[in-house]
Amino acid sequence: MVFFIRLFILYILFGMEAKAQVNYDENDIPTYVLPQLLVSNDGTNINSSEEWRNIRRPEILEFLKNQVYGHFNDHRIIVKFHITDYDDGALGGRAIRKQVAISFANDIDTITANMLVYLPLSSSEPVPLIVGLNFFGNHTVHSDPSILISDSWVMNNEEFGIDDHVAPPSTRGVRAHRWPVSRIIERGYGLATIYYGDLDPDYDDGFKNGLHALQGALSKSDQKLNSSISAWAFGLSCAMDYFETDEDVDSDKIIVFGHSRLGKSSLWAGASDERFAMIISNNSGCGGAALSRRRYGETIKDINTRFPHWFASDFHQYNDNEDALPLDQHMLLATLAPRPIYVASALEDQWADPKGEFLSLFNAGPSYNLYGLKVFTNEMMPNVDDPIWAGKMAYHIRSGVHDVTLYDWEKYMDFADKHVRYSN
Ligand code: GTR
Repeated sequence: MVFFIRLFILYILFGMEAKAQVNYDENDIPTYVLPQLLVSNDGTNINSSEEWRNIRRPEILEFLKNQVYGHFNDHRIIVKFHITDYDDGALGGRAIRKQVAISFANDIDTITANMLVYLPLSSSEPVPLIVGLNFFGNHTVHSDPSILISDSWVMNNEEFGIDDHVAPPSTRGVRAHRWPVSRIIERGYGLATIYYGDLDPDYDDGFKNGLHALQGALSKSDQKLNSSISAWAFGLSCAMDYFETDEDVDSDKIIVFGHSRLGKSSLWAGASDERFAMIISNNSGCGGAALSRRRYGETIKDINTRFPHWFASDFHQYNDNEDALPLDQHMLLATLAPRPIYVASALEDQWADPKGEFLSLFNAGPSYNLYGLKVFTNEMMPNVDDPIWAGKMAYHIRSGVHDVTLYDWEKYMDFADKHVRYSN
């Protein structure tokens, strides 16, 4: 009952019109055939990890870039890092806090995004670290009063008292439940986060603000590749550039994490930047981990209509036309092989199609197989609150709603302990 009441509230919240024909019935999923993962564009069978790396993976990435996620053109932009805050007595003396101003400059303007970093104080060695973008500002992830408040545009939110697109000080810590900073530190991981609106404010303005403002005039074909997700993923890659300069951090052990639209971004960052050692997709749904062809919950048309700026402009041609896509989201996950990937869903987050998220991971298996890794052998959905691992792949479906919880984090770190922290 509670489940249906919540579904109903979601339905109201996200706009009745767009969702009038949402399918939540497995029986109404159209028959579909997933495009072949291990057959290249010219029909060649891909039989080895070398062929995968040299032929098929680049083909898939090229398609994802041109037709799905786009590409942030940074050729006029110089990125620099400046540590503006350092405190080795943070979080009650258990952590180092750093705030890093990441400046993006062309020959006229500069835009700054602040990255908040916490590192466990107890470690004498460089630490593995989890990096992810946040939705309402760095200061919302913890009540630590030293965290800088961004003056970038933020989404209005009644619950948080944001009504003029400015984050007030009263929003300190409002998203702390999604970011169990002390626990992450206690488990031996560093945590870094950037407010996604510092990179690109999340509304459709024709790519004039945020980092796009620094691009200058672009060719028609480069303009078509502009997208918010690619700008957010670019920001994550810049964070990675910083980690390579920070001796307190083990840059071979950086895990990229994201929830929902930012999970779509973490997947694309992980696919396009192989320096990320592990990738976490939390409830990323349509355009993230979920298979588009199932047309269960949010569809490509829904997402492109409500968020026309998230993807490359050519992605719109697949609205109500999923079968024309020469790939599906399992291919995005397949490009991550052989790195560890954790996909997580939530039972009451049917809009994100939990089963489609799992099936995507399942169908990414053959690329992991080429590296001699174990993969899931059963298409059956696992039990709720019962994570499953196979080789470098992990999945869970948690009870509850579209969110990030302590449960999710504990499971991610269990998996990361095995495949990143204690692996060479
Ligand atoms: C929803 C959107 C989803 C997901 C979510 C979020 O409105 O339809 O694809 O990205 O937002 O990011 O919270």
